Formats: sequence, structure tokens, C-alpha cells
Amino acid sequence: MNSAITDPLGCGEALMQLLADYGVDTVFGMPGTQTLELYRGIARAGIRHVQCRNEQGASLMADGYARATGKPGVCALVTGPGVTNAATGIAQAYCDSQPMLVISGAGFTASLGKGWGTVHELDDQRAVTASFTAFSAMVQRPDELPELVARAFAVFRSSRPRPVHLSLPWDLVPQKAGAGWTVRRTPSRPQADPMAIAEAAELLAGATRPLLLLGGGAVGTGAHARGIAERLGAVVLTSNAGKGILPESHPLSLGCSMLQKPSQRALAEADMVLLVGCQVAEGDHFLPHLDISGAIVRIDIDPKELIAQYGAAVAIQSDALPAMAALDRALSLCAVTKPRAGGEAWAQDIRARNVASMTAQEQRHARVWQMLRQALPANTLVMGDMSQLVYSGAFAFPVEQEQCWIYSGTYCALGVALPMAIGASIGAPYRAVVAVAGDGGLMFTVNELATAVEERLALPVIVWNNDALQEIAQQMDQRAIPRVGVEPRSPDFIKLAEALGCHAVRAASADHLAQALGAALQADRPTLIEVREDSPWLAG
Ligand SMILES: Cc1ncc(C[n+]2csc(CCOP(=O)(O)OP(=O)(O)O)c2C)c(N)n1
Ligand SMILES: [Mg+2]
Repeated sequence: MNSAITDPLGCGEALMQLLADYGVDTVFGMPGTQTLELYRGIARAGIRHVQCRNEQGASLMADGYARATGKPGVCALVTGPGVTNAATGIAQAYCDSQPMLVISGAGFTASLGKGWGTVHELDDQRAVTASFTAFSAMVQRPDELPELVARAFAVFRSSRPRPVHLSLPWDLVPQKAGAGWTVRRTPSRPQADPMAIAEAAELLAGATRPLLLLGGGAVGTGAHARGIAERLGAVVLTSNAGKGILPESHPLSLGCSMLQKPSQRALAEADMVLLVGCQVAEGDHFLPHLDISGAIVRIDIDPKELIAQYGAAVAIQSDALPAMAALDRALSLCAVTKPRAGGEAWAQDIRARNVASMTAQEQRHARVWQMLRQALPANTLVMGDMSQLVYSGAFAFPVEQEQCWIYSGTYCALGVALPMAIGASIGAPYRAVVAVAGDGGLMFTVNELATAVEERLALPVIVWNNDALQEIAQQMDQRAIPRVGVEPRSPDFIKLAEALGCHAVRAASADHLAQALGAALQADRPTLIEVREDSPWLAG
């Protein structure tokens, strides 16, 4: 008979019930001996559990879920290898400011740090994740947990979101929880200082060649970004995380083209840059430092960002939405309306020079992205891996909406696209989600196709196959380094995907690719679609 229902609740049950009360409906994970009582809690709270094939998949799925829903992705891991396997996904979420709650086991309290050779032993598990989490805590007593969970949700909802890791010793999880396990109110978010907004508005109003640079922190501010840009006749550039905040067909848009030299020059030539929720991170432009010589008005929720790398003339610590709304209003009240024609002509010229600067290889990539654009719904969420096709997609795949393009160029870890797409597809089942990965990148996490099959996800997984780790191979060629370690033998992707339970097809023409994508989005399982770079139908 069922002896699982205990009253009062054990810590594992109380924790999962509390998370459900905070709105958690899904946990990505892999159980083990030390987390059994957590799993009793998952079952009791009615939370959906998605079983990864390796904990790296769990943390990446949690990240993908967070990006598709705006809610924290949650993973449940065993101590030791569960945590170290998951490190890549946690560190990526840290780099990209994503909310993630990592709950893991830990050894017996008495054994922690002693080096007794306990199973899954790590000398200091808290320290392992401390450098890529907002905070990492080894829980000492059950009554600490409600406050730690509240603190995690304060990070997720009220400041720059980042992962949080709670380690639960084996002997703590079954203990009686006690009272006080209730949801605590989330703190309000920081709002811009009106004096700083007035100063920023005055500076921007005096600009002759203004440029807006929007990052992931500016998501949700599209209407105000558009209002400000149109009022100032400013051109608008985005990072990968900000792609689509302004529809890329807008005449003032430069799209997500920080990789392209003419856009980099525009950034250097602008006399005023409004930089919103954007790190200007290397992963977006592949340079040690971008040249920004104009004065900078910077808006960011994190004070560290406001003084990082590029000094700002006005540095506004705020949630981006109220700051952009206030700036838009301030510019409208002082009736600033610059002629848009100058900015539009400048944008048109930069766009034309960006197109002219594309290499033959980038043009081939652009043809693929045009085909995908035509075949996919406008709000499709594309998860990109670290493949040359994806680097070009930043500027060659036009989007009209924000949060349709995810490329994690800062942590830049191969293999992330497939598990992130699984998490996104689970979080947003009504939305088309597509993973795009190279032949090298896919092999890092190809095992998670089994998870996608189990979850019956209508997920197209596009493999860009050039039989090489081509980005690195070409860098070796350029430096006359012999090709060492860049031509791994790939499996037959079609057979591999079929063996894991997927549909699989090799695209034989543009029409075939479109038809395969259409079918994949309606299927009862994932579909691997192999696109070979040397396909004759992709030749110009
Ligand atoms: C975990 C990890 N290891 C190594 C690298 C270095 N790296 C960057 S791109 C790349 C090649 C990727 O090959 P593939 O996925 O086939 O894409 P392609 O460049 O061929 O389009 C490598 C090895 C990385 N980014 N991440
Ligand atoms: Mg490759």
C-alpha cells in the first residue's frame, strides 16, 4: 500500500509544494539515492518531471524553458556528477541572465568537506557553482529553506535574473519541514531616477547621429524603443538577445548585425549611443573591444554593467521598461522630433554595405535562412548552436518579433541547441520551436533526442552537416596549422535519429526542406532534418 503520504510533510515534499505555490509546473532532472525524498515531493505536488539523459541536458532544458516562458527553469540533480554534468547549462544561464533554480542533493551533513570517500563526493559543492550562480547555498536546517527560496525568486523577478543553486544534504531532505513554508511577496524592481532621465533626454535631443543598441535586458521595451528611435531619427542595432525588439523590416533597423564591419563602423561613427540592457559582449561581435566613440546613455538593472567596459555619460540603474517609457515621455514632452529621413538613409546605406560585405559562404548560409524564413511561422523560436550557419543567421534570418532567436554566444558551448529547444517546446507547446546545430555540436547532446521522443515533441532538428568542426578547421587553415582534431567521423545522422525513435530526412531541395519542416511541426515526434552544406541546390 501507499506509505508515501506523510503528515506533517518532509522537507522534500514541502519544498516541491512551495515551488508549485511559486508557479513551478515542470522540473528537469535525473533522480538518485540522495534525492529520492525530493522525488516523493515532485510526485505529490503534481509537478511534471522531464527526465534528461545526462544532467547537462537537464540544465540546458531548464534554460530553454526559462527563455520560452519567462519563468525560472528548475532542475533536480544528484550531488557530485549531477552537479558537474549540469555545470555547462547553469554557467550559460548565468552568462545570459536567465532565471534557473538548481536543486541538488549533497552528502550527509556530518561528512561534508571531510573527504571520507562518500558516494558522489565533492569537497565543497557550494563553491563549485558559486562562480556561476547569483548565490549557492548548502542548506543546514529545514527552516532555512523558505527564506532561501524567497531569495531565489527575488533574484529571478526583482533584479538581474541568474541561476541559484540549493544543495540539500541527504539527511536533511526526509526531516519534518515544520511551519512557515509560504510564498513571500516579491520585491519591486528598481525604477529610473527622474533627474537622470531628464539629463539623458537632453543629451539625446542634441544628437546628430544617434544610435540605439538594444540587448536582452531591453526585451519588452519595443514600443518605446521605436518611439524614441523615430523621434530622434536614430538607427537601431541589437545584440542576439535583443534581436527583433524592433521589427527588422523597420526602415531604421540595422537588425542584429554587430558581426558585420559596416555596422561596427556605424557604432563608431554615432555621436550618441543609447545602450539598453546590453553588455556589448564579445560573443556578439567576435572582437576584443568595439569602438564606441560617441557619448553613451546607458540603462541597466545591474549597476556593475553601468560602469563596465564603456564609460557612460549618463548611467541609469533601472528596470528597462519604466526607464524607456520615461525617456520616451520626456522626449515627447520637450517636443523633440528630428527628421527621420537622415537616419533612414544612413540605415539603408549600412544595410546595403553589410549585404555587399558577405562572403560566398555567408551568402550560402543566407540562402538557407531565407528558405527557413519562408517555411516557418513568424513567431517560431529558433535555438541556435555554435555553428557557422547560426553565426550568419544573426544577420541573415529576418525576424519581426523579439525572443524568436536564441544564440548563447557568450558561454558559446557546443551542443546547447537541442536540449534548449526541448525545454522551450515543453514550456511553450503552442509555439513552433526549431533547433539548428552543426554536425559537431549535435553530437554533444544527441542523446536528448530520446527525451524529445518520449515527450512526443513536434520538434524539427536541423543539422548543418559539413563533415567538420568547420569554424575551427578554417581558422587552422588561415594560420597554416595542420587540420588536427577538426574532422571527426560523424555517424549516419538519419539512422542514428531513427534508432532513437525520431523521424529523419535528408533535405534534397529547397521545396523538400520546406515540406519536411511543415511535416515536422505537425508530427507526433521530433524530426531530424539533415542539410548538407555541399548540397548542389544551395549553390548560388
Ligand atoms: C564545448 C565546446 N568545445 C569546443 C568549442 C570550440 N568550437 C567552437 S565552434 C567549433 C566547431 C563546431 O563544429 P560544428 O558544430 O560542426 O559547426 P560548424 O563550425 O562546422 O558549422 C568548436 C570545436 C566550443 N565552442 N564549445
Ligand atoms: Mg560542422
